[in-house]
Amino acid sequence: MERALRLAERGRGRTSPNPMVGAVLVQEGADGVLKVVGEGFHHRAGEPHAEILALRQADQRARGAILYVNLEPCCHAGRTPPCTQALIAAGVAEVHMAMLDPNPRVAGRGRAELEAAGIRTVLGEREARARALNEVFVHWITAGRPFVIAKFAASLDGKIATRTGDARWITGPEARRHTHRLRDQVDGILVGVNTVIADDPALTTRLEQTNVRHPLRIVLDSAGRTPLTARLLDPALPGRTLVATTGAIPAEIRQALMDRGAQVWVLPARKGRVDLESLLGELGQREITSLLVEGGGTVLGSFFDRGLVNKVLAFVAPLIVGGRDAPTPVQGAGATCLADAWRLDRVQIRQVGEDVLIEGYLGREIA
Ligand code: AOF
Ligand code: ZN
Repeated sequence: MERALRLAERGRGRTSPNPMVGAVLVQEGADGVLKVVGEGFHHRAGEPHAEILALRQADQRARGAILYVNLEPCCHAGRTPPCTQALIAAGVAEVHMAMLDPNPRVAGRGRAELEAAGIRTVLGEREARARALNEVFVHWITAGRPFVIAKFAASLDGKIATRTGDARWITGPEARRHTHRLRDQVDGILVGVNTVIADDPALTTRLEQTNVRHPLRIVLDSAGRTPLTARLLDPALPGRTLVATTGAIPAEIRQALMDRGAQVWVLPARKGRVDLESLLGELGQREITSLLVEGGGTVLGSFFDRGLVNKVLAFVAPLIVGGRDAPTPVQGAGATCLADAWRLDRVQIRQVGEDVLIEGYLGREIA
């Protein structure tokens, strides 16, 4: 199972909207020694599932073999045919799966189908690791909304810019490279229009490797204030840009944004702002399984106030900015008493260059 998990990991950032899956077929040789006869991992949606690649490699040696896979084999025809039927036809004797597939079209039925065909099944080895590996898929397929990662960088005294708005750069180059690696692995990246006006970010993925992914760039802009000259509207940029707005946007601005090549979604408003639940629902339907929210403070404040954050990535830089009026990363209404503050769960702390990265989950399950 360890080997299956490691294989699955090789698909990281490339399988969306599908999960990462690795499969290992093991056969007991005449000498009693267990031997891997086939293995594979899911590369990308539309391509074969991990089990199918392992079966192809094993060929005749799949008969009587034991399969280790980090997710229950599927029993439905999606973009590809069901794995259960292929496993049954190949004569696999036993299937070990780390977790059931939360996809409502599978959800235990894959396992039941294997059992009904006389295949022994074992569920739950390395289950916690398997769930963590596919946290994005599990959330998206069950909640129908993207897994939201709130990311910010602050100075030691909790500021994201000086009182005059100078924000370049709070963190060092290593932390900034980490952000680009993150962008390479998510389906969407979101900022508020104030960030677009103040920083004019391109929001593209800039890494040395060649096959980078550029997530869908989303601007939250309830009134249509995105400057038509903004870098993220440059039609020459790789990837797509979406402006999420409300009925308050003037028709001619909406048209001008579309003429720049942007998609414009007019969404329901909530207190004059884009209703975030509606936005997330629409994004989920369009197979945006993960969303990196990069700020600024107003936007992060709204996501936290609405309880829509799944995971937090906070960089803390060894820098004192000072100033009562210097902005902080999470604004909005915030908590009244500390008991209501968002406390992270499963916290991990590590050093990235000279900065510290604190990661954690928001305990309350918001699915
Ligand atoms: C598996 N093995 O390697 C993966 C599985 O559209 P399809 O045919 O690719 O099916 C996608 C669904 O299949 C996905 O939502 C999830 O339930 C499951 N993914 N299952 O047995 C795999 N990637
Ligand atoms: Zn499958």
